[in-house]
Amino acid sequence: MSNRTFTMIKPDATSKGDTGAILDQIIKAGFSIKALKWIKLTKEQAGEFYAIHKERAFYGELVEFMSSGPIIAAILEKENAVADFRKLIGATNPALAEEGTIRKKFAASIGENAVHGSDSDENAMIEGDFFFSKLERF
Ligand code: 3AN
Repeated sequence: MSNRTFTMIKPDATSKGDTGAILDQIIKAGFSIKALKWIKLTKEQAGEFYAIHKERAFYGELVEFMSSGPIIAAILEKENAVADFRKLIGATNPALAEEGTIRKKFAASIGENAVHGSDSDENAMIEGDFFFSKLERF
């Protein structure tokens, strides 16, 4: 089991000024930041990142949204990082997310749901590599 996961704070949250509060909740939950950047994806880059969802009905909407404003991308470290972070952010649909989770507090809809969290150790590695070079992480 790896102790790292990858996250993005999405354009809905960065535009509402929730970035600081979300990072604070992540750090207070015991995650340490091993890489971090503030970046705006092009449509092509967002499309490549979410290529796994290409066939889904929401793909176009997702790519538009994720390239609509700046995001924070980060690699996080903690024991059992992938599962613990998914628990911290809550269900994909914020209406179904548990009380106190990041999506429950900061997300408005299933499409614009404030944060991303990797769903496996393998994807955490792939997604971290998408954003960060060796020099940008420790
Ligand atoms: P999660 O981010 O919880 O792992 P996935 O991997 O099923 O969820 O979906 C990736 C992203 O696609 C979600 N974070 C959300 O932004 C978007 N998405 C998922 N389902 C829908 C949907 N039914 N309608 C619009 N966007 C969706």
